[in-house]
Amino acid sequence: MTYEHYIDGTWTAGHGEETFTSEDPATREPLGTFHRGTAEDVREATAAAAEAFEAWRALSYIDRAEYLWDIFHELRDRHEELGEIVTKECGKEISEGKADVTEAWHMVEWAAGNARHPHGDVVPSEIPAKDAYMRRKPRGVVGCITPWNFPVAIPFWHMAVSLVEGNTVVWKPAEQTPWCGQTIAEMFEASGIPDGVFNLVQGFGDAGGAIVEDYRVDTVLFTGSAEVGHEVAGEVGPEPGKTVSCEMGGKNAVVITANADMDTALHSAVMSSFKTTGQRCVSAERLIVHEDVYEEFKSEFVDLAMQVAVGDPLEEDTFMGPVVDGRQVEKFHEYNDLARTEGANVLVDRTELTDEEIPAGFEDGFWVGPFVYEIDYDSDLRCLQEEVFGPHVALLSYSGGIERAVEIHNDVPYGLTGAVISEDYREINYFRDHADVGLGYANLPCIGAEVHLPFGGVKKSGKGSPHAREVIEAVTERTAWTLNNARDIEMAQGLSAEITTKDEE
Ligand code: UN1
Repeated sequence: MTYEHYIDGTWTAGHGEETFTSEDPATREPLGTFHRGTAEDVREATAAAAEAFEAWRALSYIDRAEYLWDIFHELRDRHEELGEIVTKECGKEISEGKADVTEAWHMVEWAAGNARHPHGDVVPSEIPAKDAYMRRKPRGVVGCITPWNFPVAIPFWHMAVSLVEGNTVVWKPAEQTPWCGQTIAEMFEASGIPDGVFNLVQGFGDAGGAIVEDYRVDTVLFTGSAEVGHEVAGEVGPEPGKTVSCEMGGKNAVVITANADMDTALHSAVMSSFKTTGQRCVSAERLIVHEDVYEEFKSEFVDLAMQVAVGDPLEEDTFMGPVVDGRQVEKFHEYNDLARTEGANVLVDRTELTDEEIPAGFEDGFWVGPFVYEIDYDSDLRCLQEEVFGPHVALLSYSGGIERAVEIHNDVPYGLTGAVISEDYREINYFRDHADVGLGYANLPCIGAEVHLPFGGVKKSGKGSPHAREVIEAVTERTAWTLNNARDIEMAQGLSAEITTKDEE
């Protein structure tokens, strides 16, 4: 069976001839075959979404949220099963697969619960007889393009708020995780959401590009690589009336000062660098360590990196599953080689796992292990500037105060997330106030943001923030609305309202 697109309340094979197969990155076992969406399929989906918009926006917030509450319960009830689907399709270990689903229902809960909260503001007017408001209107059709590393959570970051606010949606999941996409679309179908309000087109970058270009799409929400995100933002930018919100990668760091608690530092560094096999946009690829504690940290971190359990992601004692596909393996090796040519002193090289490390039946999987190196800090090194999206970690020693650590921390084009490990609140506060990040942590890993916090970066990492409250800004239009309760017209700023006429005599 070949899975289809969900357009205007109907499952359809679409217009394309091509299909593609999703496979388990741990075993390469095929998980399903999917029709590959074309620009024409996208046009049908956006037309359906545009058609459904007026009736959908006419419902109350609370009625719209009811459909999402159904999905909230389904996500919870099917936690184990859905967690396994996530793990099988994108390879992250099972606690992460399940956390992805939990994060999704948290987001749905936030969006649907927010339906009963005030929207907009009552604003005082200079004129006592006037009532002034800031009201919000849905923008219309929202195009959502989402990544494979959070294949259930991130789609709901985009879609839950968009729908509750009264927009309709056309969604293209990542080509690596179409089965998760299929499962979510089935949930929307089962919720009975009106036809055309939610549409799914499976496919690759060309289908995503068709969403971005379509004139019926009023807002594009994108989470993924900086490379694609900036292209999307560049394309949408010049189009009047169309808006875009992107959340992209990072070259994140954990700063470990001379006053750090060593256990906290090690625990935070391992989590930040190796969870999700380094494939979070919030993962840390740089550990910036004070020279006084550098040797101690290095020896213990290297020990841990040698030991972290890589293997079957469905096993509960696995720490790192495979990376998602062959392209990620290649990119990882390329950057490891680059670091070597740029002068890295390699401390851990588990990049090609031994036969004993790979469990039987998993030989064909996309396996890599930690790559850890030390290198003298230099602004020009590409391995310290570019995002790898894998367990590729540089140890950098610094001398001097927290100011110097933050200088190194900020010396990247990105600014998504960062952490400082210190027992000295002055250092922590300095980092809080000066690190170029959208999400900052102290005495914690730099991963694990919660859904009701803003999520997004500065510099190359972000343009808007397609998440929680911030999505409301992206998918609604503010209107200043003023009502006169008097018979006479009185103007603000002392402006005369008198209509004077020419004296006839
Ligand atoms: C991502 O890394 O792409 O902060 C999203 C976290 C998660 C979301 C990460 N809540 O780690």
